[in-house]
Amino acid sequence: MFSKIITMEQHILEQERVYPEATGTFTNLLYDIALAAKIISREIRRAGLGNILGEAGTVNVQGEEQMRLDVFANETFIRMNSYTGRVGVMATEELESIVSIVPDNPAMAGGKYVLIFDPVDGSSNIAANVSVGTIFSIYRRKSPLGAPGTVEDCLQPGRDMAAAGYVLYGSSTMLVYTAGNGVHGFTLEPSLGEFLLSHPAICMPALPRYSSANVSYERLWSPGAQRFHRYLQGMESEKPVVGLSARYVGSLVADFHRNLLNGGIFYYPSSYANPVNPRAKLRLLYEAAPLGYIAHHAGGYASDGTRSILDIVPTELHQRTALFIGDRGLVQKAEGYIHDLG
Ligand code: P6P
Repeated sequence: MFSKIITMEQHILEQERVYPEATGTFTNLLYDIALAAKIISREIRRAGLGNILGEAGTVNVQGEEQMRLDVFANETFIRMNSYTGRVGVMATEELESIVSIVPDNPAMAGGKYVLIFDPVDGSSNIAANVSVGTIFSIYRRKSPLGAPGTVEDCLQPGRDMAAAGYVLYGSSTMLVYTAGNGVHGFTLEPSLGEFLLSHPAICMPALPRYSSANVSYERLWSPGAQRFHRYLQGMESEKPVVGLSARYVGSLVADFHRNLLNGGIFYYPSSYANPVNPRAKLRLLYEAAPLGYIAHHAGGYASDGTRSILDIVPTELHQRTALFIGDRGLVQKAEGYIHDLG
């Protein structure tokens, strides 16, 4: 039974053999993230029992009511990564500005990595016991290591990412990540407190099975997005290769994970309620870019409807984007409709 156990550490050390120049810093950073995930998972598992439920009485930079769990998870991520010397700057969906790490010891070079995260995506689902997730991405700093990290360190295109991952707090707690050499999934074994390799080398299936969208907003989408939606339902003259089932949890990590393993597409087009000022909902840095990087390394693709999400150079920490992510053929089909119809 124990002959097949591969821990995250063993797996990452195996991966490092592929990159001899890799240092242990990255491995330790992933471990710091995994520890934060375990702490958050413990609170989520008992959210109905502790006083972690409900609103914190504060509002985040997005203008959203912060759940107590958002605050707890955000503080956990910051605490677990502030004193290791591995991270020079952080950006979190929950705070307006960056968290710049100033080394206690001036002789210490500030951490060489940038950590960007959404501590609990979909937290409004917690009270209904619906799966939620943490999403993170890791970049290399561009600013000089001796000084604190900068906003520019955080505004890098997804294509320059060093790694991306998410934690899904579902029927089990899973951590899925890629450092550019395959996408790998680990499941938390509570009795050991370890993430064990359960899904090595995840590749999106060639045939998609699911489509995920909040169709109550369909009337607000652009003509191209509306026609793409009709296409998926087999209502256009051209039909999809296979009929898709609709699945929409309303928690991005859960919807993305299901489509990653089973094949499918998630899309959240911009709203043209105000045609002059279309509005997107999902965040580029905290949601679209990290999941787009994972999709890319699993054989999928992510677009804002006109270009790869990974090619977008962020100009603001909290900028939003339309998102079409998952099966490469379906995302490109959406781009085609939007190219032709707007
Ligand atoms: P809607 C959660 O707030 C989130 O950012 C994603 O996790 C999820 O996919 C989306 O918003 C749900 O949005 O408008 O369908 O409730």
